[in-house]
Amino acid sequence: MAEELLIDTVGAVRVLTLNRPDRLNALSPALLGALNEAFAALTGDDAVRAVLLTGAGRGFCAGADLLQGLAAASKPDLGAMIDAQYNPLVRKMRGCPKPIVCAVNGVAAGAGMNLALAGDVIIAAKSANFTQAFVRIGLLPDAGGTYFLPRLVGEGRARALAMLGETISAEQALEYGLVWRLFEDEAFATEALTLATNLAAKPAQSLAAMKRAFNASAGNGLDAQLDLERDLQRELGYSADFAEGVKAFLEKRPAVFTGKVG
Ligand code: T3D
Repeated sequence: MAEELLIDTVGAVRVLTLNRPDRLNALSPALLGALNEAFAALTGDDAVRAVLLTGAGRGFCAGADLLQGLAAASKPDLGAMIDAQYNPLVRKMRGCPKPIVCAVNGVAAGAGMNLALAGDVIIAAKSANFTQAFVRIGLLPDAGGTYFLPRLVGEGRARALAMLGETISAEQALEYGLVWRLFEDEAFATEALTLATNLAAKPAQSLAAMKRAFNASAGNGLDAQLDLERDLQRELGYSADFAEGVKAFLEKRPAVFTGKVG
């Protein structure tokens, strides 16, 4: 049987490809398990400096696999599944110190859409589309949907997207601020890898600190956030990459960041 998650390393980029194309990369328990393992393995791997998450075939991810377990069981405990797989995955993505590019190559539905929103830089192919499909099967957005959506698109659009379950195009997703940039389908895979490679060359500790600050900002007031910025900036001020950045500026040359601590 083919691996449900393909794991490659291209330079300093870990490329994770959801690989169930005949099911539009719907999230089976095995695929969720593999994603959790893959993100857990990233934390201590200094050679990897960016992550690219994308899908094989014409879809990005159709959300929970409705053919395996979930739909078959009578009165399933969906909360248990969420506790075991979805929530740990979203937490790992948000807690991952490395930048995550979610490259939405095709349809992103239900938890598949919200998985994309858990990334740091979300891009889409022009033919991609997005739907909070949950309402069609009597559920509510999970995998962080009710957290990410209002913050990205505002309360009004978030509620409408969730309650109506309509499909929106990549152009609409861009207009709403769900995605950073769109690319032509033919060039999408190359552009996605170029973007991730670009992030991998940036100062790793700087990006990790940004992730911590942005994660905290949703729950912090201005005072707490200012204090956090100070603390994180203090740490960055001691980093080799900060010294290199300033030196390179003074020497009028591009900086070469190593991501090394100290
Ligand atoms: O505990 C828990 O797991 C709870 C967590 C829930 C989280 C959720 O994500 S709930 C939402 C689950 N997802 C959906 O409800 C979306 C279901 N899929 C669709 O609505 C449509 O497939 C799409 C809008 C995504 C795409 O439509 P279209 O017309 O482009 O493709 P299609 O023909 O519907 O699908 C192609 C194949 O993929 C098809 O198989 P077939 O007929 O060729 O053998 C279809 O059955 C399969 N597929 C699509 N989505 C899923 C799926 N198979 C399993 N699970 C799916 N979610």
